[in-house]
Amino acid sequence: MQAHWLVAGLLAMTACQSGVTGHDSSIDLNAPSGLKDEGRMDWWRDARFGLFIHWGLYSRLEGEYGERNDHAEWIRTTAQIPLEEYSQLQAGFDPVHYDAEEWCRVAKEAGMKYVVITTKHHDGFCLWPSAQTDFDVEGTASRRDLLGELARAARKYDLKIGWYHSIMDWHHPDYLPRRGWEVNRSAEGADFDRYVEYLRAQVTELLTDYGPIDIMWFDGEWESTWNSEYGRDLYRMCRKLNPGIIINNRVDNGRAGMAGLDKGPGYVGDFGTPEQEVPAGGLLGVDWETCMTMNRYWGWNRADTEWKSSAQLIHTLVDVASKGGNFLLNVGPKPDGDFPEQAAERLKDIGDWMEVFGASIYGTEASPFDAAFPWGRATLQPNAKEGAILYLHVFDWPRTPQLFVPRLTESGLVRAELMGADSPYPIGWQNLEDGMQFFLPKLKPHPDANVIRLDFGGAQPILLPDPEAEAEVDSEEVGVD
Ligand code: H79
Repeated sequence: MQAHWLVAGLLAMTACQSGVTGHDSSIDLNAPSGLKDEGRMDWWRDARFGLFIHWGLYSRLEGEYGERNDHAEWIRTTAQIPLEEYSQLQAGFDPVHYDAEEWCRVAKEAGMKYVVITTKHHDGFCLWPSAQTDFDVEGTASRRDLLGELARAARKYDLKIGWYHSIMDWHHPDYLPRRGWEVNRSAEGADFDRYVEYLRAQVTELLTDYGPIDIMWFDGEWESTWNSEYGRDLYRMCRKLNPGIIINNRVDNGRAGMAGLDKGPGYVGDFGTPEQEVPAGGLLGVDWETCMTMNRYWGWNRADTEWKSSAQLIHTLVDVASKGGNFLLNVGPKPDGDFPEQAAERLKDIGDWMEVFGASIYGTEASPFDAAFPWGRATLQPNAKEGAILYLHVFDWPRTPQLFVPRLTESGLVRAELMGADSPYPIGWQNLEDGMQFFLPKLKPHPDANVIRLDFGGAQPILLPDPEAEAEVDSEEVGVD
C-alpha cells in the first residue's frame, strides 16, 4: 500500500462523511474501496469472522495423483491431468453426507458470521445446476443443488452468504490462455469475449436464483486476458443485480500479489484480500479480509498433517481484528460432504473461546497502539453503550503479576476486569510515567488467550505520544533519512 494512496483515501473519506449522504442509485466506480458504501459494509465490518469453503471435483482425489500427494484444488494443473481424464471425476461426485444445515451450525457455533463457498474453482466445475454448462452438479450422481441448500441453511442460521467464483477457467473452451503443458488442447477458435459472456451469465444465475447474495468473492483474475474494463463491468453488473452486495478486489486487476491490497486508487472492489498472510499493521480507511487455511491446502488433502493449533488460529483471529481486518478461515470438506475431524475440532475450540471473549472481536476497531505488544494485542470498541472499551488480548501470561501497557493513561478509566465464563474478575492498575501496569492473577484462566476489558465510561482512551513516531518526525525535520 502506497502512503500517498492511503492519504488520498483518508481525504476522500473525510470529504465523503461531511458531504454526500443518503442513497445514490448510480454506482460510483471512482469511489475508493470501502468509501461511499451507503452502509453496505456495516455488517461486514462488525462480523470480523467468516468461513471459507473449498469443495469440488478435486476433493475426490484427496490431494493424490500418481506418486505424489501434495496436490489439492489445483490438482488438474499441478498434476497436469488431461481434461478428458479429469472430467471423469464428475459422474461419481456424490456427497451423501452433505448437510448444509450441519455446516452452518458448525460455522455459527465457531462464532462465524458469514460463509463463502467455491461456486466454481479454477477447474471450471460448478456446484449448482447451471443452464450455461453441463460441467455442473447435474452431471453428477448427486444432482442436488448444493448451493441452493447452503443459501437456505445460511439464512436459517442467520449467517450471511457469499459466492467464491473463479474468473480463470481450465475447462471452458473459450477461456484463454491455455496452461503451458496443455499442448493437446487447441486454442483455435477460442474467443475470450465469448467466455466473458459465459462468466457473466453464470454470475447472473448465482445472483438471481438464490435470493440476495451478501458477498461476491472473485479469484483467478491475474492472467493477462482479464482487464480492468471487464472488472468494472462485472462489478457494476453484480451491484445492479444485488444492490447491497459486497465484492472483493479480485474482480478488477489491481491486486498487489499475495499481500492482496490494491496497487493504487482507481480499481473497483470493496475490500482487499491478503491471502495466507496478515498485514504488518492496521490500514486506516481500507477494508480488508485475510483468507487463510487451517492446514497446508485449501481443498481436501488426506496426507496433510500440517494443521495449525487452535491457539494459533485464535491468535491470528485476534491479530487480524487488532489491525481492523476480517478473518476468512477455510475448511476443505471431504468429497462425501464431511468436514475433516481436525477442522471440526479447531472450529469447536475457536467457538468456545468466542463464546466467552467474542465481545472483544465483533464490532471492534483496530488497536489505537501502532505496534503489537510483546505479550499480545488490543482492539477498541469506541462506542459501546457504556462508552469506549479497550480490550487487551494477552497471549503470553506474564510470570510476574504486572502487565505493562506502554503509552496508556488512566484518564477516564472506570473499570478493569478479566473477561471469563464466570463473573468478571476485577483487576488493579497503576499509572506510570510512560504507560500503565495492570496486576494479573497468578494463574491464567484460559490456556490460549485471555482478555482484559478496560471500560472508559463516556471517554475515549488517551494515549501518550508514541516516542518512536516522534523520533521519526525529528529525524525527518533535520533531513536525516
Ligand atoms: O482458492 C484458493 C487458491 O486455490 C487460490 N486462491 C485461494 C483463495 C490461489 N490461486 N493461486 N494461488 C492461490 C497462488 C497464486 C499465486 C500467483 Fe499471483 C498467481 C502468483 C502469480 C500469479 C497472485 C497474483 C499472486 C501474485 C499475483
